[in-house]
Amino acid sequence: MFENLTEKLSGIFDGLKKRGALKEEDVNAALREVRVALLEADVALPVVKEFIASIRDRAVGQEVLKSVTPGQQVIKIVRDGIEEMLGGKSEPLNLKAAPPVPILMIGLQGSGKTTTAAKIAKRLKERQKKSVLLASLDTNRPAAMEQLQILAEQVGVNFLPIVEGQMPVDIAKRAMQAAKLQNIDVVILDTAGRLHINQALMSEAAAVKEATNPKETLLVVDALTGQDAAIVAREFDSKIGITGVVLTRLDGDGRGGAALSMRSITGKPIKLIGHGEKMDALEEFHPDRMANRILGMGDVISLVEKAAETIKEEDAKKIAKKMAKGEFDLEDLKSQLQQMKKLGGMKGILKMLPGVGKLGKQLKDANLDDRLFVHQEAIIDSMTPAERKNVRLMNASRKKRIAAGSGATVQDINKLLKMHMQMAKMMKRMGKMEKSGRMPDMSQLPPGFEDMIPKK
Ligand SMILES: Nc1nc2c(ncn2[C@@H]2O[C@H](COP(=O)(O)OP(=O)(O)OP(=O)(O)O)[C@@H](O)[C@H]2O)c(=O)[nH]1
Ligand SMILES: [Mg+2]
Repeated sequence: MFENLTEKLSGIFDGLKKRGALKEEDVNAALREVRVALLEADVALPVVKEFIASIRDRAVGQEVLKSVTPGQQVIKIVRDGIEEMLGGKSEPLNLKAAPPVPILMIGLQGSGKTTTAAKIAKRLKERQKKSVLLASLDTNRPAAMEQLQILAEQVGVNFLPIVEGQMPVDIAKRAMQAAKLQNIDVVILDTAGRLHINQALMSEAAAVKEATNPKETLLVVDALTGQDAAIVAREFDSKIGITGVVLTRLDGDGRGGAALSMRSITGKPIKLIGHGEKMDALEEFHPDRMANRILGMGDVISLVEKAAETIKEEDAKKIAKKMAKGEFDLEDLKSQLQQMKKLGGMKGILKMLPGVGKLGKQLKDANLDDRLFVHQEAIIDSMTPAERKNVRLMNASRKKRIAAGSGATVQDINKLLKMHMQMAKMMKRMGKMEKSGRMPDMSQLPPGFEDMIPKK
């Protein structure tokens, strides 16, 4: 989503870092470029103006200009400014109330309400061990209720049975009643979408809110909508009153302006972000991490969290043991490849590493990810168990056989073996360091990755 912006800002900052001393004019020139970059990313003008005004005084201050590293300081001020623009601290869902706690989902048509309702249900069930009831109040669109029912089954939470002809407010009341009887912790109410701000639907949502008094009223906004999104959000807030925003489609190709303007324009926190159609493509929104990501500083914390969730603990322990002993075979490489795929592919991982984000479009165009993994997995699958355990067995005729079996070339196989060798070496080194209590140097990209990033 923010590739272009990241690329631009990184360029501006590289320029600042290169110069030793900075004059006020230099900082002003850089801030003008930052301003243009934000406007090009479709951030609303008043938000950009306020942002630049808020950081200018700090950035051209005497302490900054006289410091040993003025460029770094200016970058930090911009980074902190973006974090503030995004809301400063993260604000998770607030469910502190007597159960059943209602959550109301509202938003324009197709913004992702129904999908997000199910994603939230899954998250609450799995991470907070809550029992959840999903209820569809969408009497507008045919099959809207069935859509939520299917998702509820998919994520394994309760679904309020459909009663033909019932009105939204009555469905909401029935949902709360049912939840009370069944000792359910959280009720998520999914409402009908609206194409534009429409009086009838607005008052319907307001009536549901009145009837159920939701702890959270979440406005779901498609981050691809552009600037209008923030204005629509303000309208929803003034008519219905919202407690937070969920931004969806952050995996899309938009310029990201809506995401960046939302907080300033509505004054309401972004609580969650959706980044895909799958049920686990939902994350808590962290302004600090997002600011780092936008500035190409990476988001290692999220990556580590994601890895911890995705990779089973036993697997990690097994690999760690092998690592320490220096026994990392091709079978292990295969399971690593599968895990990387689960973490969002090579692109997903690289994007979160510091300094890589600024490769931006290059990275996006470089067709790096899953196909490569599939290919490499196919090569490993064509090997005999003995070959996977012991790469030294590999000779020319075996390589030819494997190439024929996996639809690869001998060169592909050599590449894979080289990557495996480098990884095994690194792991052996890390294993030794772990024993000696020293931290490994992770400032470099993992070996084998360099070849895959296109050079400028
Ligand atoms: N790529 C991507 N697709 C998403 C995301 N969130 C939702 N979608 C997709 O967007 C489409 C519409 O989502 P819904 O959840 O049905 O939207 P809605 O707001 O309930 O729509 P209405 O009920 O018609 O107003 C579906 O195909 C979803 O899979 C996201 O974060 N990323
Ligand atoms: Mg819907």
